Amino acid sequence: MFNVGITDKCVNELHPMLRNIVVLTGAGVSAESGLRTFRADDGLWEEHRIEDVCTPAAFARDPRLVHQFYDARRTRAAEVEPNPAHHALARLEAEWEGDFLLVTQNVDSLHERAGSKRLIHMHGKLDSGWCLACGERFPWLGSMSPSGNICPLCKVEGQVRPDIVWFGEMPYEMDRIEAALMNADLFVSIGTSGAVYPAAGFVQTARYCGARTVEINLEPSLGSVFFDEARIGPAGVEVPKWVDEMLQSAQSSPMSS
Ligand code: BJW
Repeated sequence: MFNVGITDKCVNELHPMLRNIVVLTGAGVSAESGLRTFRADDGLWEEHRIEDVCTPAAFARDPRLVHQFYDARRTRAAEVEPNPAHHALARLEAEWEGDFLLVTQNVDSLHERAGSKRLIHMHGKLDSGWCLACGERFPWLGSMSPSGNICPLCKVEGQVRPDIVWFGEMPYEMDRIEAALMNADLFVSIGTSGAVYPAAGFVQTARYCGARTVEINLEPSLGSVFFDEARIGPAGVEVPKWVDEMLQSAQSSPMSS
């Protein structure tokens, strides 16, 4: 019921010459590390209205509230550890011989802390600040709340905002992502609800350009009809299993000889 197309074959039976992989991750990949997702019953949007914390208008209206929201998340993200799904994706990147790109919608740094390098944070990063006075971006670890909000470069006070892509803003590195999607042989979406564009449309781009599409999630996402295969279960279990299968089948494929 969850799968469309050829569901119960392993990836390499279908693509013996599979080389280029694009992986998209969402909040679900960090859930087992202890970070809340957005749209679950106990998710972040239960306590906040999106329009109060996640738009440029909200920040202009009430910067203190927006800073409190991101300060709390920055603190929490620094307390948790990468889980087996993050580690498995870093292992796939290190051992895979073809092209690999990990695109995350997450603003935590759990992928890089697990060892991922070919990584795009399309919605920005909690540990980065963006000065609206001088336009520069820089690492930022502590609170951004008004008292300590001074740009380390231009020294202007009160103008540093979270380096996060809010609704209505352009996600980062879209050109690079689009190019990778068009070249992908395999597109894998992990732990994202498919509720937010443009990320929710990546599966259609990849599929249109000939990629096989796989989803790993606790439940089918909103775009589930666009996936050739669905692996339903927790990312911390399903991602390591999928990565093992990928690396094992690569060893026995012509690519590895
Ligand atoms: C597990 C699990 C476990 C749980 N194991 N799985 C009308 C129609 C279409 C589009 C629009 C529209 N009106 C406006 C738009 C555009 C808008 C948009 O999409 N709005 C929608 C609400 C409709 N998008 C934008 O404005 C974007 N910019 C834009 O479009 O610019 C123009 C443009 C045009 C063309 C090309 C390029 C650009 C910007 C979007 C910015 C999103 N920002 C946020 C917050 C900032 C980051 C932060 O604070 O953290 O990003 S919103 C929030 O949602 C966050 C996330 O990255 C994003 C996606 O959420 P995600 O990751 O999917 O989380 P959940 O909670 O939704 O789902 C979790 C999933 O995990 C679930 O499926 C669970 O089942 C699963 N799960 N535990 C495996 N253990």
